[in-house]
Amino acid sequence: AVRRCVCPGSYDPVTNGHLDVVTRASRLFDEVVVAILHNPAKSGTFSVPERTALLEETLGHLPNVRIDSWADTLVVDVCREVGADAMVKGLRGGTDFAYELPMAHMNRHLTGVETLFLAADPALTHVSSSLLKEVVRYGGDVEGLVPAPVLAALRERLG
Ligand code: COD
Repeated sequence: AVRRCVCPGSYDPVTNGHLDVVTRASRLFDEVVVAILHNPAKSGTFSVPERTALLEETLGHLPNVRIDSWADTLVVDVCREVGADAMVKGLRGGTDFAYELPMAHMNRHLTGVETLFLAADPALTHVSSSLLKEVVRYGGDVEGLVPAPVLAALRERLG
């Protein structure tokens, strides 16, 4: 059987931290579905088509990775729809853990889907979409923390 996983997130926009997790997941699974989902706690900076385009531009070299988006859908239903028994997420530290653990329990409660956590690259534990947007908005430089097309998009939108 094909071993498939989902990497869910807001990806608003994709960062080198996301790319690290998706790339590592693509070595562990036959197929990876990068699922752009809605986080009710966050208002979007980039539209879903813009997020999709940036993900496609930066992950297009990985043949077993595909990108898709869902509106008003539970991540467990995305996993069921694409035929994935597991989702893979990154853990940067204790704050991520506290946020992710109840979701992992809830998701397993709902459908039995497993959540696998990859320890974030220590060089990228300070990287989050929201922090990068804040830095760019106030004139800071985030070169090296996002792929080149994302850097350009951030500067154009917020700089
Ligand atoms: N290093 C490693 N991993 C990272 C890094 C980094 N620097 N940055 C981000 N990540 C990981 C995050 O830990 C996360 O696993 C993933 O990348 C996505 O991050 P974000 O910030 O783009 O996405 P979130 O956290 O806003 O995504 C939340 C979801 C959209 C997954 C969540 O809200 C959800 O599942 N929504 C769907 C509705 C649902 O099912 N809700 C009930 C859940 S119980």
